[in-house]
Amino acid sequence: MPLTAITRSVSATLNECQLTCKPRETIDVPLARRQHTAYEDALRSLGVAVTTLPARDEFPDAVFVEDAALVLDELAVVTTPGTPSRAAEGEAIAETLARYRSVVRITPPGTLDGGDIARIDKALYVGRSTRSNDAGIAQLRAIVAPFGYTVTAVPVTGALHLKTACTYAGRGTLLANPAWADLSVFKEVTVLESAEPWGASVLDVNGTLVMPSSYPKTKALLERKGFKTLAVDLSELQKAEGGPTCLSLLFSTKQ
Ligand code: CIR
Repeated sequence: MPLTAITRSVSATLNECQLTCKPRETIDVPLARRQHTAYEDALRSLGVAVTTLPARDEFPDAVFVEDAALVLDELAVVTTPGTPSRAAEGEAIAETLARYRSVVRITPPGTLDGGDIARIDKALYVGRSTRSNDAGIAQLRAIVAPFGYTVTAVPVTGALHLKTACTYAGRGTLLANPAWADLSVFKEVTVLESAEPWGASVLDVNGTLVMPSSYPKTKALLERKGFKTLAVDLSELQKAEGGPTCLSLLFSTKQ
């Protein structure tokens, strides 16, 4: 089925981004914009139709659209991201998502960042992190259960989001940094440890893993295991603790 990605251009205010695990470094915003465009081009090269929303400078972190929603085949869940400067980002994207799916919301006191949701078919694993709380996870469970999805909470320690710690690479393989999340809940996958601590976040696009070029050892490891990879330079977005999953909302669209 064809894939659509929603992205949002880089805010002029990106240097005011939230930081949890990394020290603040100056971000070259024009370079971040070029890297964002190259990321969009990488998705296009893999057959994805990309829709770019305009920058919203009042939200320094709005380029990381993944945190504002979860898009499933059956519906879109607009989140309340769990840090005050980002809490309204869900509303900022709801209207766009309503063109593709019926929209349901996670509401306060529930908080949820899309970066905490790792999906393996009908199983949703949700990081219990500094951003996503039990109320948000419970709301998500109630929303998706009627569609046959399970929701399992995963304690995240040491990383911003669950998908900083692990992502599903396909073919029964969870790419992970086991130091950052309790992986014992993942029963039916083989854990492949990333070769670099921040290297466990990859985005599966039609069977190709989009990943940052700064993790060559993890890239080589994945290729030895038979995965196709596509590296993109995301250095400036990584300074804001962003990675390949968080820069898009990727979902199937019927023709
Ligand atoms: C934040 O702290 O919210 C942003 N600076 C980074 C968000 C990255 N999001 C993601 O990996 N899903």
